[in-house]
Amino acid sequence: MQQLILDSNTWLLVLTGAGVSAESGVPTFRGMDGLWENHPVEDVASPQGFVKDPLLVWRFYSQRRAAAASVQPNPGHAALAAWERHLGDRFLLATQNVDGLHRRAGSERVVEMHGTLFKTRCSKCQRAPFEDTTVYPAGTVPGCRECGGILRPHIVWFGEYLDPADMKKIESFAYRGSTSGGRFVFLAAGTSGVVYPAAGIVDRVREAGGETWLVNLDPAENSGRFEYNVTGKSGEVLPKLAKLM
Ligand code: BV8
Ligand code: ZN
Repeated sequence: MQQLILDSNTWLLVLTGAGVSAESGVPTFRGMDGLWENHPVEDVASPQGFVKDPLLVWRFYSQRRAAAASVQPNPGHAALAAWERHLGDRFLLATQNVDGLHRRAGSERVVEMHGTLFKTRCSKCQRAPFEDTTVYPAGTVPGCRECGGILRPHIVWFGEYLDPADMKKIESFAYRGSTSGGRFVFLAAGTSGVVYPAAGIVDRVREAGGETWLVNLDPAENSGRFEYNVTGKSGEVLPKLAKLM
């Protein structure tokens, strides 16, 4: 297997997708053929779906909140936390995953681009999103104590904009890395490269002259846009891939 050298000259931006949580027992989107209980994920992970059937959407997210809380991070998550400890502020992890496993594995420099299962916010008033581990029983839609509106998961649904502050964190890191005079590397792991804007990061990095790596079980939609392709399970590949110098 090729070795990814991580030394004092390296800046590393990592993007993860559902594939890095697969070995922890969290089903991937493509693995579910994009369906949950025969509903296309886009129907239960969209603002339209929420307006149409908030009970169904809360059942979807409560179930995933309970499942994510019941599983453990895997060696792939642990490897990424070790790379962060080695590289410090020359490391940033952007994740599409909402399962919270990166933080539980010790990652701190994490941007949860699509939100997190463990935060809830009001769909009506501007009160700040709050930590929420409650698994709401099927048939309940939690209400906002302050305005009486209904609460929603703090998740970025299809057709919704990502938090501009998150995008700014990723863009400014990539800018600093690519203008540092050092070696700027982008590594994507466990993602099918279908969902934008995450799937477009590789193109921004190439435009900036960065090195691009993909670690994935199957060829991804955008595999051809990566210089280095390592096929395999992230829980097995990531712990062996990097040479920390
Ligand atoms: C946006 C939160 C601007 C939900 C998610 C038409 C109308 C509206 C929008 C669009 C449109 N057409 C295109 C768009 C843009 C849309 C998009 O890209 N759609 C896709 C489907 C074409 N994007 C958006 O809507 C984004 N917002 O664009 O705003 C805008 C605004 C209005 C109108 C237009 C544009 C918002 C995107 C965020 C959506 N929310 N998640 C939730 O999680 O419940 S995305 C969801 O899919 C997950 O977050 C997940 O991360 C993501 C992608 O899936 P992956 O993570 O890649 O997982 P997947 O299962 O696909 O693949 C797993 C891979 O791992 C596989 O390749 C497999 O081989 C591999 N694997 C499996 N096991 C392992 C492994 N690899 C290694 N090891 C293993 N063990
Ligand atoms: Zn409210």
